[in-house]
Amino acid sequence: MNKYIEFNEEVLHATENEISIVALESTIISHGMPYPKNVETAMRCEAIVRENGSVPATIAILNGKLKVGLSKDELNYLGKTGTQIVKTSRRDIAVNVANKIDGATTVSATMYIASLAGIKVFATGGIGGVHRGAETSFDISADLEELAITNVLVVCAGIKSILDLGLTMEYLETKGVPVIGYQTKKLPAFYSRTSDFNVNFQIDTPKEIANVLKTKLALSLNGGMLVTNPIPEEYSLENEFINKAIDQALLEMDQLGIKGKEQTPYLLGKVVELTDGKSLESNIALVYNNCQLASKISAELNALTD
Ligand code: PSU
Ligand code: MN
Repeated sequence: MNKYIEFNEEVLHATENEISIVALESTIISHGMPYPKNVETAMRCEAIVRENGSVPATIAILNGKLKVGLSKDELNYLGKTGTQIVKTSRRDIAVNVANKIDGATTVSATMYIASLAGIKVFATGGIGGVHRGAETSFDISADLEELAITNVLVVCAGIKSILDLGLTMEYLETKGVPVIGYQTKKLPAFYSRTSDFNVNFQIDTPKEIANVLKTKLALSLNGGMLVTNPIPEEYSLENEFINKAIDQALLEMDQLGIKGKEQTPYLLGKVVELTDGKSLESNIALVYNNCQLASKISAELNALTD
């Protein structure tokens, strides 16, 4: 197994010295945001993790290796190459590695690689979920299956309303994935702090979240945990404003016949365009907020004694 994984120096040092680590994904860089904002954001995410007590490990597949921790040049390469890089979920990992095809990892692939590397906490912006209209398209993100089986806690800003929030919550319940609200009872909806749905449990401190994760692992309750962290107030967008843009983007996507793994990147880009860049600003702010919380949870997890 080890021959497939390559740590950078910072992450290797952290693993050898039991310093807490936070995994970060790379599809958000290549497919989630435009260049050069994506690279700036990725670097700032890493800095925020460090400022809050943990070491960042951005994950990707490069030159046939599962890379855990990237150099600045590698981050820049991913950002600049953008959607030309293969968006890599669990199903793509073996083909990419065997054929040395570079891959930006989604939440599912990042969770899997993080778990191989022994990393338990992961920060991102939004996860994939059950798409609107899934009853006919069957479009349910591999992220949800990964949350069902892989022991990694994911901090996100809730469920984005390009997805069907209700169906996504049902799916997570079926798969036994706890959905925690950080200081909230309401499920955050990514660009906005609340939605009509409730989370399973509200927890108010990183330490208590770490304790639940530790307990879950001790009970051999395999699978992930989702921590939903509302976007900071000053960056939240009015539901009406953002939903109008999302509805328009969904309509244009249907008209263009965009399907499968191209849907999420298309919708993210279109919404940025329709909101004059406002959604991008919000997206960046909420990712930073999640990096901060994930770093604290990971540090608390490390500090817990039996
Ligand atoms: N949601 C975002 N930004 C993103 C993604 C989702 O707000 O960049 C990316 C993540 O990498 C996630 C993937 O794992 O999209 C989900 O893609 P799909 O819906 O095709 O499963
Ligand atoms: Mn899909």
